[in-house]
Amino acid sequence: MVPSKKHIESAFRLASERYAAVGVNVERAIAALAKIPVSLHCWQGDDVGGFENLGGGLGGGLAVTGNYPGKARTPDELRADLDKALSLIPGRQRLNLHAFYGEFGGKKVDRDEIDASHFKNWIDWAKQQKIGLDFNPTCFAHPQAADGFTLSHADKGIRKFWIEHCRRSREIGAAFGKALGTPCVTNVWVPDGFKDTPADRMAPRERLAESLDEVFKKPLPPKHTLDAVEPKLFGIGTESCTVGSAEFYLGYCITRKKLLCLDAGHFHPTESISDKISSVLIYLPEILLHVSRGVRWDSDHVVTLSDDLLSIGREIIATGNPARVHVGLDYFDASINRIAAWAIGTRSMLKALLIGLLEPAAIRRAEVAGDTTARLSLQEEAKSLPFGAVWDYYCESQGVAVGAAWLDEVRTYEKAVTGKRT
Ligand code: RNT
Ligand code: ZN
Repeated sequence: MVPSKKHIESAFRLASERYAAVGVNVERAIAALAKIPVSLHCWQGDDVGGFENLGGGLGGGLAVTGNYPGKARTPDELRADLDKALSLIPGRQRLNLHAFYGEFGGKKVDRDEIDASHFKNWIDWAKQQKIGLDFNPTCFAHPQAADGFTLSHADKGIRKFWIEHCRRSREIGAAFGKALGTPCVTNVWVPDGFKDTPADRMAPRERLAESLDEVFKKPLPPKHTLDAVEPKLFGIGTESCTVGSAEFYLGYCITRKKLLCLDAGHFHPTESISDKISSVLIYLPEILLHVSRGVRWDSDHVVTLSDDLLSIGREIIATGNPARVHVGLDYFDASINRIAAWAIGTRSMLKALLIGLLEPAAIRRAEVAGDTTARLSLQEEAKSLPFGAVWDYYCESQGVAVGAAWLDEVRTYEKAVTGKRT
């Protein structure tokens, strides 16, 4: 049953008092949360399909499993589904688009021909939603990426094609930023890598660095677009070596002043990106996160409020300036309702940030005092503080469904809209 407004508010009052007793100002935490947008990834809505008609399958080592009915088949359907998803999430978020979600009016527009005009409807939609847009060149699902290499390809012509695509993507990102008054994070991920042991790892890495330098040659105003690059440990079909490894891109970002994108599924399974946030922020002014949930591998499961996510949320806050960390989601699950998948993942991300914001300062003080016993005790006690009452109140005050009531809205929409798609 959905709690009444009265219950939500009295639970919030009691929770505020409980937090005040440990020195936490709940109102301040809520106000800070409202200022942290999470960039929803458009590709959860249609299983990384896109709206081109160029052939080529998904590729790039990406895999989406499941056949839940009702995926978006057109840009209008995808936008309608996003409207629904955003209405279930408190606060103002962003939308992260991939290049192959342009609208090409039935024409064959190849990746090296795209421009901002193909994204006009997306810009109009974002204006209407009052949200910012982020962007990604799509360097997969294309015949020119058929052998798994793009910017590091040994063939100059293929490299040139992808350089042009990425160049145009940055221009589109800048057009988004200009039109919407908030910088677009334009993130380059390429699938390039080797299934089996390469004889030469150096040459492809040299070519990747060279191609990226070409892509980023033209300076674009950071108030319009911010360049990010995304490393990866391995992918399906690139088990032995990925050209754009963590070390490759960390060095690239430090020397070229780019944002590093840390994807939660792109490291060894026991590594968490939470520990990497402060490490890379020593050298880079800003970074991008692709929050995801790998189950045994980079499986891109829907983000849930796991220990890993809690650590990511707290670290973003604990660094002292969350504005330096751009938070994006990256997962794709076709086995459940896709709008629910957006709502679950985004709400979980926001909860993790809220819990980080509600952390009692006494934990840090215990550490400063060298009292590790107190630090561990307080960390454990903090886990049972009533953050749920604060979260419910935040949802309610933002006019968003409280508790699992959002699922009823998804079901209603499913009956009327997505369930009718064939
Ligand atoms: C792939 C990367 C990349 C993609 C998206 C679709 O492993 O994580 O970010 O998931 O660009
Ligand atoms: Zn990613």
